[in-house]
Amino acid sequence: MNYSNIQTEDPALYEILKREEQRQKEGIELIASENYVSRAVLEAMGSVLTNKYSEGYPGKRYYGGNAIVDEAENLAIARAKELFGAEHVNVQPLSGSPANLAVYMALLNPGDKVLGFSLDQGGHLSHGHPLNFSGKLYTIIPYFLHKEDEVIDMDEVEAIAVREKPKMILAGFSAYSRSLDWQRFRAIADKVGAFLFADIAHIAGLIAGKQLENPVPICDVVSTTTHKTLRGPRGAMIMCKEQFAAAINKTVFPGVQGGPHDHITAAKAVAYGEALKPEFQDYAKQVIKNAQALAAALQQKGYRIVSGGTENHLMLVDSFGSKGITGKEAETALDKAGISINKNMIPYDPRKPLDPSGIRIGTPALTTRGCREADMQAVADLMDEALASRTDETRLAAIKEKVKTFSLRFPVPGIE
Ligand code: DSN
Repeated sequence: MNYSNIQTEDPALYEILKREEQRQKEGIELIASENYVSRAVLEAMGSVLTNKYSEGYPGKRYYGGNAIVDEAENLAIARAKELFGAEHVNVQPLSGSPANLAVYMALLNPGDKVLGFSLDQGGHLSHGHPLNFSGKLYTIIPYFLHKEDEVIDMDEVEAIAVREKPKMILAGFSAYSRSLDWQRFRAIADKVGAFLFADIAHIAGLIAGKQLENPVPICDVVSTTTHKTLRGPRGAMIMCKEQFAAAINKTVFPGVQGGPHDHITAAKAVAYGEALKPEFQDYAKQVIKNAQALAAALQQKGYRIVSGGTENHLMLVDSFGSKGITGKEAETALDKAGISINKNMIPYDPRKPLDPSGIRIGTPALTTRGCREADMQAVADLMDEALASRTDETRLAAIKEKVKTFSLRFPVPGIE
C-alpha cells in the first residue's frame, strides 16, 4: 500500500507496516478466523468518517452534523438486512464479545441460566467461560460433543434444556467443523420457553454466500463479527426479530458502548455490498471445497481430523494423537516456516489450553488469494514437512523459502 504520509511523518511505524505487509504476502495464512479485506474496505476504514462522533442511531443522535453519517449507517443496515433476511440490524457493535454482551443484557438478568457450547469443545469465551463476563454474570450450563463422533449431541442438548429450563440457548462456535441443526435448536428452545441466540461469527460469510443454512429467520437474535468469512472490517453486528429491536439497540448504546466507529460502519457497508455480489457465493463455495481438500490431504498423511472432516471453512487437527506433536510445538514450528495457525484444544483434550493436543486451521484467507483444491495439497505438503522438521531450524528456514515461493503466486487483495 502507499503509506507515503506515514513514511514521511512516522518512519518507525512505516517500517512496521511494511514488514507486516511482507509477512502477509509471503506467508500461508491458515488461521480460521482471519481473512484479507478488499482495497475498498481498507479505504473505507481509512476514511474521514473516523473524525465523527455519532452516539445514538440514524435520525436520533446526541451530536450534530450526522446527516451524512446516518446515510452510511442506513446503507450498512439495508445491505445487512438484504444479505441475511434480517428484520432488524444493529451495525454498531465494536466486536464480537461486546456484541454478545449486548445480547445477554437485552434478553437476560444477571444469574439467568444459559445453555452454551463448552469452550474446550469448540465454543467461545463469551459463551460462558468462567473468566469472561458471560461466565461471571450468568449461570452457564454447558453442552458437549458426542465423544464417539465428535458432533454436538442434540439429544443431550434437549435433555439438558428440559432439565435446566434455561432462559436462553446459545448456538455457535469458534472451533467446530460441522453444521449446526438450527431447526432442532429452535424446537428445543420452544419446548422449554428459551430465547434462541446464534453466534455465527465464524460462518457468516458462508451463510451470506448461500453455502450454509441461514439461521437468521429461525433464531430470535443472531450476532456475528464482520471480519472472518464475511471479509469485512474488524467489528460486529447484531440481527434480530423486530420484537427485540428496541432492547438490542438500547443495550448496544447506551448499555455497552458509546460512540460508534463510523469509518468501520462504512467499511461494513462496503463489505456487505461485496457479499451481495454473485462472486461472493463462488468464494464461499470455494472456501468449503478448499477446507475439505485440505482435510483430505492431511488425513492421507496420517493426521486425524476431529469428527473426520469438515462441512465449513475450518478443521481441528489432532496433531498430538496422530503424530505426538503438541499444539504449541506445531504452532511454533509452522510459524518458523511462515505458516500461521493456532494451537487449539480438541474435544475431551487431556492436555492444557496453553499446550493442547491440536491445532485449528481454516481456508478463508487462502481462498481470498485465489487458492483452489489442488493448492491445498501443496499446503498440506508444506505443513507436514515443517512439522516433521520441527526441531531443525535450518530445515524450517528452507521450508519458509518454499512457503514464500508458493505464497507469492497468489496476490493479497489490498496490497499491491
Ligand atoms: N478469536 C476468534 C477466533 O479466532 O475464533 C473468536 O473470537
